[in-house]
Order: sequence, then C-alpha cells, then structure tokens
Amino acid sequence: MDGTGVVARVRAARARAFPSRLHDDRIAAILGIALGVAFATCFVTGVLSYLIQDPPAWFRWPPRPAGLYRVTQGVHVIAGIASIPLLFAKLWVVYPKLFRWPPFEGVAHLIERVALVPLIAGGLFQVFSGLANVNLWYPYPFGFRGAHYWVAWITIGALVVHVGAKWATTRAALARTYDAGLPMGADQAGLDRRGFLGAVFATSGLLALFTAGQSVRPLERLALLAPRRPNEGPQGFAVNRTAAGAGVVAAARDPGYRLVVEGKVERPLRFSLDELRTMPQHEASLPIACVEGWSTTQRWRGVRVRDLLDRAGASDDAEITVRSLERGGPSRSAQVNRWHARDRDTLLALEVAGEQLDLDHGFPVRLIGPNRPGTMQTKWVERLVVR
Ligand SMILES: Nc1nc2c(c(=O)[nH]1)N[C@H]1C(S)=C(S)[C@@H](COP(=O)(O)O)O[C@H]1N2
Ligand SMILES: [Mo]
Repeated sequence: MDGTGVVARVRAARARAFPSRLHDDRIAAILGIALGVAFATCFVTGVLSYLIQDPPAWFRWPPRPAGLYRVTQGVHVIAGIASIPLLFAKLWVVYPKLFRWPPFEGVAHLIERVALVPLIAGGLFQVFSGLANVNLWYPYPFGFRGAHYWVAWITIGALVVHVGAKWATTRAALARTYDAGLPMGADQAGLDRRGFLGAVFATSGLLALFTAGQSVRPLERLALLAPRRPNEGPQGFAVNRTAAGAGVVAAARDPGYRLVVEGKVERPLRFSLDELRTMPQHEASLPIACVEGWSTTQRWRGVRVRDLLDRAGASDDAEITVRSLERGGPSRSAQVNRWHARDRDTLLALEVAGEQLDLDHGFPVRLIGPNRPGTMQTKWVERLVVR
C-alpha cells in the first residue's frame, strides 16, 4: 500500500471515530479566543500580584486607589475559574487532532505541535493549582507561589507560539459563514454548534458569578462556590489562619507584650498595649483582599504607622519590615514601602468594627493599609524594623 492510501485510511478511520461535527475549527477558534483572553487576564493580574509582593527596585506599588488590588486579584480568580469550562471544552473539541496523520508536516509544524505540550500541561496545572490554593489545599510537595508563577510564564510563552501558529487558521475559520443554528443533519443528534458554545459560555459565566460573590457584596448570596464566606467569622468576617493555628495564643495574650520600633531610627521605641491605646487613634474603612480572591471591607481603628515613624525619628523615605509574633508561615512578615508607610490610612489597628480586635484577627495589633494584598496585612504584629 502506498503513502496516500495510508493517509486516506487513517482519515476515514478518524471520521468514524469522532463523528461529532462539534470537532470543528470554528468552534475551536471561538473557544480559543475566549480562553486566550481569560489566560492573558490571569497572567497580567497574576504577575502584578507577584510584583507587589516581591517588588524589584523599579516597581512602585501605590497605596491609592485603596481598593485596586481587591479588583485586580478578584478579576484574577474569577477569570481563572471561568477559564476551566472553556479549557475542557476546547480540549474536547480539538483532541481528535492528536490522531492526525501524518503527525506533522515540516519543521514549523513540528515546533507548533511540540509547543502544545507545555500549553496544555501548563494550562491544566494553572487551573488545578489555583483552584486547590483557593480551597487551601496543597496536594503537592513544592510551594504554590513559585510553581504557579513560573508555570504561568511557560504557559504564556507556549500560548504566544500557539496564537502565532493558528492566526491564519483562526481567521479563516471565523470568516467562514454557515448558519450556526442549523441542525447538523439527521445523523447528528444532540447539540448543534450554537447550543454547544452557548452551554460552555453559560457554564463559564455561572462559575464566574458564583465566585464573584466572595468579593462583590451584592452577589454575596450567590457565592456558592467560594470555600469561605467573607462575612462569616469572628466580628463578622473570615479568618484564614487562627491564632491557635499560628501558635501565637500565649504570646498575643501575654501582658508583657511590647510593640518594638527599631532599625534605622534615632530612638528605638517599645510600647505596651495601654500605651498604644493612649496614642492618637485614627479610623479608616479598608478592605482585606486575599490573594485567593475573597475580600471584605471593615472599619479599622488604631495608630498611624507614620506617627510611630515620626516618634522614633525615622527618615521621610523609611521603609519597614513588619514582623509578627508568629514564627513560621508565609505571612509572618511583610514589607511596607515608603509610600504605604507614609499613607494616612496605614495603621496598626487595635480595633475593628468598634470592638477590640479578636485574637483571630490579630490581637493585640495588626497592620492594615490601603491597596495591599491580604497576605501583607500582618496579624499579631510584634516589631517594625525600619530600613
Ligand atoms: N501573622 C500572620 N498574618 C496574616 C496571616 C497569617 O497567616 N499570619 N494571613 C494573612 C492573609 S493570607 C490574609 S488574607 C489576612 C486575613 O485576615 P483575617 O484573618 O483577619 O481575615 O491576614 C493576613 N495576615
Ligand atoms: Mo490571604
């Protein structure tokens, strides 16, 4: 049998094996565009979140607008979750191409197909690890943060290759007109193309809606998929890590507790809780915006960080490392850049919602400031190290 005979037979076998006309270039193109937009959104907001938490010298994250991070990270998690049905639908639509024959035509095509491995594996890893993290589940031996970050770069690199390779096919598939609503013939029971796309996008939209409720207050009752309700917990909002979980109960309750201000200052200072209470207090409504997507705005009251810096005689451009009584854990310390340190609403809070802070919300004092990721709003603060 000659080569063309083999190709024809394989094609015929494929057509029998994958009879659905939903395995179609146009559907693949539409899903691909939606998925590309969702992944690009996740990538931009995700890289931003890393820059904020580990800023390189050139990066300056401002304290205003106070709720900006809440929006960018809310969008990150919503776009990630909305991409899940798009990703699986797209993979199902195109998987017969795995069995194409010959497997590749020329070097460029080979490269394009090889790039599918990091694209598919990376995309699946990102949605899986992101979803696991949102649910506080870490079923792998490596750190979530680093893995999610580096795999994002690999996936986006592969996506750029893929978009470049599929540009022409996609345009051609979209330019082709047929009535997408027509039934596909007597042999084609089930969904037509429009119905299929509609179902996929509706699933995606519902997932987004049910997730959005964890940060968009009017949608709160729809937060069916959110693993925690932002408004459930002591003093009416969620707790990620309890004082017991962090191992700080005794240290936080110790009457000998002192807040220390040290480092590059003229006068290192120590304050008891009562001394902090007698200092000028300032109030601010600020959100906690967790990297995992939930957020809640609360009314905080406490001592301005800049007042403490002035008392200690720190310079105007001082930056701070805030340290917790907690000894382990990824949120035990945080950086406060000079703009955040000088913002009038960056506080060491003693109260929330008109009450003394609950132990689980960071008693005796927690850092709270505008436009910061939740993980940088350190609880059970023990020390401000000025740099
Ligand atoms: N010391 C310490 N501070 C911490 C944390 C922590 O685990 N330890 N978790 C952080 C994270 S990830 C978030 S989202 C907020 C949650 O604040 P809440 O528990 O008061 O709602 O606190 C932050 N501060
Ligand atoms: Mo968080």
